Amino acid sequence: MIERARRNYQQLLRRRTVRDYDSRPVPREVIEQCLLAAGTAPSGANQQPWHFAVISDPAIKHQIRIEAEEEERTFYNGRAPEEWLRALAPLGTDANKPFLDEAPLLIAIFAQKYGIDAQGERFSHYYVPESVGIATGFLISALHDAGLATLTHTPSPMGFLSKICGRPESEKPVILLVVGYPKPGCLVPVHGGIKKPLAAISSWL
Ligand code: IYR
Repeated sequence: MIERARRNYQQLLRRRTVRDYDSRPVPREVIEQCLLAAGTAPSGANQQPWHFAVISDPAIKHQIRIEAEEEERTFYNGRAPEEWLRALAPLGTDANKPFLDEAPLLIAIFAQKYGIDAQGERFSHYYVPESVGIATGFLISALHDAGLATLTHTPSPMGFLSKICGRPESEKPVILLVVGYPKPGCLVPVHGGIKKPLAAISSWL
């Protein structure tokens, strides 16, 4: 047990959020297996309130880039408070998002705010943000294990993703996951590799 737990930790420790992607395509079956892994996540009343829209079409990726960069420009040039920009400074991010064109795949993750039954009636979903967050974690972990890099990108607001992906009003876009292989020579910020020690993130009672 200890060996397995250690191995899993060591494997996850190697994951880094990547912002520079190679355009090399990713086999569809790998992504399908990772989506199946995400779909095993626990969820409120097992309602599985998520949808994953996988985008590989260069024209659609480009449209997403145009709309995301427009939102990001307003964020970096005024909407974000000073404190937020200071927190982001060690990551070196800005409003330019070339990875939205360059990465072979984008996965738009939607949270189903409520369900719709066979009669077209709405029914409640429970613990939706928690459930979708857990499934997204499973997905990132599965993609990493398969040898793929990811970026959890959150253009805000991201309502444009619903229109581009043809998703219904009952679903809210929550994360745009960028997926692919790192560009050769790709760098990652030192800041992102610094993880809090065990004593800082846990306590035993
Ligand atoms: N969505 C912006 C800003 C941003 C916000 C957080 I919190 C980050 O951890 C990273 C970026 C962007 O993608 O640049």
